Amino acid sequence: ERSANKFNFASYHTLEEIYDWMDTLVADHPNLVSKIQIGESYEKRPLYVLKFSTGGSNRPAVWLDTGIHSREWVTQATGVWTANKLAEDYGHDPTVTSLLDTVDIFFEIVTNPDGYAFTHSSNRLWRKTRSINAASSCIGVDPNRNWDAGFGDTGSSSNPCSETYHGPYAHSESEVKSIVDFIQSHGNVKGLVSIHSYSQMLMFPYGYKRTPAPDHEELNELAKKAVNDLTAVYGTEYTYGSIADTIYLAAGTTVDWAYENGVKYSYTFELRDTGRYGFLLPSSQIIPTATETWPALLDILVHIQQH
Ligand code: ING
Ligand code: ZN
Repeated sequence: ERSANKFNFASYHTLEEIYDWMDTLVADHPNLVSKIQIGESYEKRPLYVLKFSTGGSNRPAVWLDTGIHSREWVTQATGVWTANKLAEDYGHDPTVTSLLDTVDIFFEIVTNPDGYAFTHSSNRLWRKTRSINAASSCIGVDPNRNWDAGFGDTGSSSNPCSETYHGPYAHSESEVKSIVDFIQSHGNVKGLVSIHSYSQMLMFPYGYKRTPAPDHEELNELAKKAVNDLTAVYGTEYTYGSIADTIYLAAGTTVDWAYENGVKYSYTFELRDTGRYGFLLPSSQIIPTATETWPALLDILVHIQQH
């Protein structure tokens, strides 16, 4: 009985539907997938992570997150498809089998659940968390400016009403702090892929400064391969490079924090499209987006496994 496959991967889902689906995925693959809670959101929703592991003790690990910006709905949908793909391919596809025989994967699909619930109930284009700001009636912090890596520098805002408000201090948002605590206490996270939309880009540190990362050449070569393999699927064009070179200076981001805290392979995707639909990407593009992203993600995962 493959109950997780009754789920429609080609449509967008509410938070409750995705959280229910996680339980069916775990039930269908009990020897591979488990669900852990790493904390709770500002509004007290559980922060769930799917753990893919075939055993060992504290194996080298990769962290994946989607949906840290709640309005980027194709990312949570791609997260669901990708988690299902990992589970279904283990024991069948040799690459995925070998990968999960040596590496653990931690996958947070709805990284900003308060924001996601708000995009369904009130404002489809909500990006930030839903925390109350002390000195402003504006709500929320940008969880991709709240990390302790160039915190507060150029490419983030001190205005609580801004979409890129960095928050009162680094890791002020429990959605961010929970990941920081998890990665630090795990101690063996080798890679991180943080998935956003839209713009069709694959990027790596740094975002808060223009200085090339010490591993720039290796990260760039792997990005080039990943983008080539993505484009080969349907011809979708991606650009790649450091965040600062490819999109703009952005301070306090997930990938810069990870990179500066021992996670050498830190990447961020911007999925489809380039602006025709933007955040309102039609659901007919969910499976094509996830399908083309898969070989690129697998390139990164396999490279991490081999290094
Ligand atoms: N864009 C990203 C943003 O937070 C980004 C671009 C991603 C910058 C990752 C740095 C790191 O500004 C969207 N659409 O969220
Ligand atoms: Zn984003």
